Amino acid sequence: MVLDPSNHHKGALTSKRRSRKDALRELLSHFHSKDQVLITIDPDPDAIGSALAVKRLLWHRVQSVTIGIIRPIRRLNNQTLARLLKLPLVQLKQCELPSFDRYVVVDGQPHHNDFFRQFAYTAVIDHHPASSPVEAPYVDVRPHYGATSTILSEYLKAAAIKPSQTLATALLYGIKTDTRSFERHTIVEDIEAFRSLYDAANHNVLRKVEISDLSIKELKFFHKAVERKHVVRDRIFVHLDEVTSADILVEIAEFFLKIHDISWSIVSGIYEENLIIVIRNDGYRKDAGKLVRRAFGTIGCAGGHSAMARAEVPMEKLVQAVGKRSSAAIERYIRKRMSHAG
Ligand SMILES: [Mn+2]
Repeated sequence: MVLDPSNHHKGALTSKRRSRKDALRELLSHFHSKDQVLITIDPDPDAIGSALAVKRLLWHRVQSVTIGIIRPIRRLNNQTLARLLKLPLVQLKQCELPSFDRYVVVDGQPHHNDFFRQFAYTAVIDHHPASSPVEAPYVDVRPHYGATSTILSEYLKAAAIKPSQTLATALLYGIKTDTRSFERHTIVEDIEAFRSLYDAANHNVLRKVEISDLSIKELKFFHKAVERKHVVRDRIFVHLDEVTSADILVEIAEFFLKIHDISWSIVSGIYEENLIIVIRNDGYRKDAGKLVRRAFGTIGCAGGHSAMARAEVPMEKLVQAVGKRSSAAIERYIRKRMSHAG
C-alpha cells in the first residue's frame, strides 16, 4: 500500500492523528519478536537519523536491529556526528552479508542503487520522488516532505516515544541538512518536527558537527594560503597548486572573507587535472556568477550566484592559454581575467 497522509483525512486534526497511528500500527504489524532486522542506509545525516528512529520504534519488539551503511562515511561533519554520538553503524560488505529476517530501507528506495536492489524489503520509508513503483509490504513515500527524519519524527510521536538526546540530535541534524536549514524544500511538517525535537537535542554536539569541515591534513593549505595571498584593493587572490579536494578551496575562500576590508576572495587550485576557481564576495551590489562567466565561461565551465561562484578549466586548455604551468603564471592569468571581466 502507498501511504500519503496528505491525501487522507485532510479535515479534522483528530482523524489526521488517527491516520498516523494507523500507519504506525500497520508498519509494526510487519515485524515479529523473533526477527533480526537490518536497516540499510546510504549514510547521510537524514538517513542516519531516520534509521536510528526506526531502530527505536522496533526496540523490544524484535530480536535485534542492525543499522548497515552501504559505504564508508566520507563527509567529516557526518564522521563527527557518528563519533560524538557513538552511533551504532555497521559497515556492510557485499561479499560477507549475514542474513536477516527483515530488511528496511529509509531515505532511499530499493532501485536507488545496486546494493539496495539485492534485498527483499519489508518496509520502505522515504521522501524522494517515487520514480518507479516501490514494491514492498509496507511503503510510505512522501516526496513533498523536506526530510525522511520528519516522517520518522511523526511515527515517534504517534508511538508516544520521547526521543533520547542522541536520537533527537540526529533527527534534528537530518532535517537541517536536507532542508539546508529550511532554505529549500521545506514544508510546515519539517518545521514542526524541528521544533518538537529542539529541546531534547544536544546543541553543543550539533555545533561541533556543523563546523567540522576540516581535517588536520588540510591545515597546510591554510598555511600556504596565508603565505601566498595577493591583495589587490578589496580583493584577495591565492593559487594553491594541487589540492586534495575542491572543498578546501571553499573553506579558504570563506575564511578570507572574514577579513573586514576584503570584499572578494578568489581561491584556486588544481584538482584532478582541472583548475578550480572558487569565488566568494560580501554579496553587496556584486555578481560573482556573472563575473566568473565573463572571465572563464569561454575557456571552461563557470557559474554561480551573486555571492558565490565557481569555474573549472581543464588544465590542458589552461596551459594552452597561459603558455606554461607555473603557479605564478596561473595566478597572474586568473587576476588578469578577473580584472578584465569587471
Ligand atoms: Mn533525505
